[in-house]
Amino acid sequence: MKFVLSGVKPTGIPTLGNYLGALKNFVRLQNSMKDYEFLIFVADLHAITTYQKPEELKEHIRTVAALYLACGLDLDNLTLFIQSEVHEHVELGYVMQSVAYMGELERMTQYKDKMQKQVQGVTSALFTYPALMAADILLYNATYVPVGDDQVQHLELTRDLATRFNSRYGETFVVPQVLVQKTASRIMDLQNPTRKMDKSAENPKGCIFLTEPLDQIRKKIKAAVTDNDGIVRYDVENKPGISNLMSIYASITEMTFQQIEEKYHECGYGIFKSDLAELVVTEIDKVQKEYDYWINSSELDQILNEGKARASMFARSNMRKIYEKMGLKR
Ligand code: LTN
Repeated sequence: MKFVLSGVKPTGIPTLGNYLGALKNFVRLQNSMKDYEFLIFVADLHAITTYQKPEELKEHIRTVAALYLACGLDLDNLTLFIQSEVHEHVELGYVMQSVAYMGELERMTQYKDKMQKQVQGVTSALFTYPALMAADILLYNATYVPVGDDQVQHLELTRDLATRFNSRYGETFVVPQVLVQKTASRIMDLQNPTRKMDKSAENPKGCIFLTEPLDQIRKKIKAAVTDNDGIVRYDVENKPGISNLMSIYASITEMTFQQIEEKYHECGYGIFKSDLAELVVTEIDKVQKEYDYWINSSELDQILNEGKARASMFARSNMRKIYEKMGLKR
C-alpha cells in the first residue's frame, strides 16, 4: 500500500487560503494519483499546542472533517480520520522526541515566529510540534506529503529523523517526499497582503471563511486592499494586494498570471475584483452546499469511524515493529 498523507489543524473555520492551498489540492492530487491511498486527518492534537476552548474545538474538528468531504475527495481511496482517535500518533510522537535534538527544534522558523509573537504562554508542545508531525507521517510510511511552503522545513526535519532512526535501529521508515503546492500555497490577508491569510487575524475583513455568507465574501473581495496605479499586473514586491488577488484568480481558473494580465489589460481594478468575487463565490457556493449535507449527515460519523479503524490497523502494526527495533518489546 502506498500512501499520500496530510493533515489540517482545526484551530478555526478553514479559510479560502486553506481551501486553495490545501483542500482543493488534495482533490486534484487524488484524481491524478489513483494508485495511492489518501490518508487525510484532522490534526486536533496539533491544534491544542495553543489553547482551544473545548466546545469550539469540538465544533471545528467536525467542521474540518465535513469540509474535507465537501471539497470533493473521492471516498474510494480515502481514509479520513481524527488524529487523537489513533493513539499511536502520540506514542510515536514521543519516540520522535527522543530522536530529535533540541537544536533542530530550536531552528524551526515556525516555532521561532510564534515565540516572537507570543511572549507569554508558549507551551512545550509548540516546541515539540515537529516531532509529532514527523510521527504523523512516519507512522504510515507515507510516500508523499502535500503541504504548503510554510511546512517544508518540518518535512525536512521529518526526513532527517527517519534517516537517523533507520541508521540507528535498522531500516524501519520510508523517508517521505514533500509535494509543495506552488500556486496558492500562500494566499495572503486581503487587508494586509504581506501577511498570510489566517483564521486568527485581528481584522476579519482580511480573511474569507469557507462557511461564511456569500454576500459577505463578495464584499470582502471588493474591499480588498490594492494600490492606486490601476494596472492588473503581478508584482509581489510592489503590488502585493493585486498580486494576491491574481493568485486567487489563477488558482481557481488555472490561468497563468500573464493570461490574467492580458485579459484585464485596460480594465482597472473594479471589473477585475467583481469577476474575481463571482469566481470565488461560485466555487465556495458548491463547497457550502456539499458541506451542508455532510455536517448534518450521520454518514460523516460513519466515515470517521471507518477511517479510525483503518488508520489504527496500520498504526498498530507499524508501532509494534518500531518498538521492537528499539528494544521495547518483551
Ligand atoms: N503542521 C501542519 C498540519 C499537520 C500536517 C501533519 C501536515 C500536522 N501533521 C502531517 C502534513 C502531514 C500545518 O500546520 N499545516
